[in-house]
Amino acid sequence: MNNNIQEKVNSIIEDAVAKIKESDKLDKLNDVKVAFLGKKGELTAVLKGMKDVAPEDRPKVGQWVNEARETIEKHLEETKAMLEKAKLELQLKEEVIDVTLPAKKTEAGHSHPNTIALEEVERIFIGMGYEVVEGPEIEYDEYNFEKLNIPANHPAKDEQDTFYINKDIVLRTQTSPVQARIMEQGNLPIRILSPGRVFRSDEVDATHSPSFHQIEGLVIDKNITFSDLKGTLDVFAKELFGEDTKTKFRPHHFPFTEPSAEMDVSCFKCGGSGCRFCKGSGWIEILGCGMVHPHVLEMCGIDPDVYTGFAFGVGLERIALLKYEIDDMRLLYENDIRFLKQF
Ligand code: 2U9
Repeated sequence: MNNNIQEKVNSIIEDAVAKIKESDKLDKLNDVKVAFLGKKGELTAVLKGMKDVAPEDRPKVGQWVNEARETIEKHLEETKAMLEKAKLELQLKEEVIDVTLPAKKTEAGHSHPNTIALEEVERIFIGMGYEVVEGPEIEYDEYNFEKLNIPANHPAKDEQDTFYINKDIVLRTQTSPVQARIMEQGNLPIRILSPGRVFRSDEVDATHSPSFHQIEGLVIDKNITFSDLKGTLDVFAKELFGEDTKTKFRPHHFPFTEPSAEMDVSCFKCGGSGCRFCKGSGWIEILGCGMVHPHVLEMCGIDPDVYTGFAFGVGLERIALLKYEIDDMRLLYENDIRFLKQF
């Protein structure tokens, strides 16, 4: 019986050593370790059979099993060290770095035409003492519409035009709510420029996108008149399109301004004589503007008998398309570096 066990243990050793020699990878070697020394391994099985061995023989059997374990462990360790060394040598050979090769070029990106146009507009207004203020793109209906004199049932609030999150919250359709919030803070006078992304439920085409950018301006002080508005926007147009640029104001309607107007600039391509760029008229429509409606002032906590102000709004994409003579708005959103590098 004991001879049988000794033979069994010797054959386990032989078997294990042969399998260790065959292992050419570390994970294969680990499989061998588990198969012979693991909880369900062959050597452990011998120990589990100890209950059938006569009590006086058990120490002997235990000693054989321990010696066998030591022998197998020794072979495992030697082979493991050898395989690890071989693996490291291979890695060092394969991952050699040729320090004489030229460095990889980092491809610097390029400012987007929107960014270039925005920075130019900001530079002009900062030069006139304006502060740039930003605000949330997700707004309360109250700030986006109500406080701007756009009450319930106004066509601008139609779900066709506005992305509603719920009945009280919208994706802002204009950056005007930023200015309504500043007015509410009550630190007068105010001279701010608020650029940012706005959203309208429009189909994509050469001149429309559901997400575009606006730059709005607001001035509130005592004795601000329509002349201040005209003078400011005339300076802006001359700085942006050249000192020979002329401006004209056509009456218009906006709920948040009264009176309201649209401003055209003389065509900077033909100087106003009429060309393909200005569709023969000599004028190009640039922005909307007006004197802040007294009711808007009141709703934002400002006394319209003491203070007046003007506001204007311009589409950033419109400026970028005009200034850089781009004929399709969709090009601005494709982020093709070959397109962007032209500006
Ligand atoms: C407050 C009061 C008044 C902002 C204004 C416009 C005129 C305007 C359009 C230009 C092209 C939007 O991007 S566009 O489609 N905007 O014509 N915006 S006056 O008036 C304000 C703003 C804030 C508190």
